[in-house]
Amino acid sequence: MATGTMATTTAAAESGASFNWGFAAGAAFAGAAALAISQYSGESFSTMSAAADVPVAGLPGTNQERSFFMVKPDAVQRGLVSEIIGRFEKRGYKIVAMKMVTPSRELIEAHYDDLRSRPFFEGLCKYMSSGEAPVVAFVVEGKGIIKVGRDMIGVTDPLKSAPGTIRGDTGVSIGMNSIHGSDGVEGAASEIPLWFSQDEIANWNKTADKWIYE
Ligand code: IDP
Ligand code: MG
Repeated sequence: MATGTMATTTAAAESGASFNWGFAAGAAFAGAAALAISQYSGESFSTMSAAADVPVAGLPGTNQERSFFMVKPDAVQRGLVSEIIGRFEKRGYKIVAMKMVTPSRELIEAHYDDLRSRPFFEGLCKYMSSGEAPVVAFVVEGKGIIKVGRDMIGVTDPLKSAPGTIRGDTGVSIGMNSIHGSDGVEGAASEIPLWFSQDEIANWNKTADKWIYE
């Protein structure tokens, strides 16, 4: 009796789910068709102008300056990926690359190569490459991003980071400070190609830029 009731409930739930899915798929199809029509009524994809080719590491000092960022495992575990990446989008910056990675020990050692002699290096590498949570690596493009990105992040110790900065709003521990960001032009130039190949970077035109750059 109990089994029969359960079976009935399950079947009802399944048919409900299938109806909803069909409806959702239909709506999505209609939406996609409308989108395609609106896009093809203007320029076609093939004739839309592509963003001018920008070197992987960007063009420091221009609107195509680029910096490398990474949401660290602590912030991924805490569900802060969208909170962190959203701040760059809100500021008006353009994301030109992004991927979730479980980094190898080798990659993390190469990334933090300049810190090899520091006492926390071993613990840092172990933590970042533990695999307990991935990282989200991303490249942001826009005017002043290398310095402004650091300003948005805050100082290394979250306890000393001003409220309003990412670290100042999300953490209390120096070893779990939510995000990495390139510390200068040289850092960005070495870190972007370390994490992303050329074909993983999207050179795209952001049409909203005309409302961001005067
Ligand atoms: P940054 O991330 O602000 O550029 P760095 O000095 O480059 O700071 O250090 C890289 C990372 O190493 C820091 O973000 C932090 O997670 C970790 N770290 C730095 N100093 C310490 C420390 O004194 N104890 C533990 N971890 C540290
Ligand atoms: Mg650093």
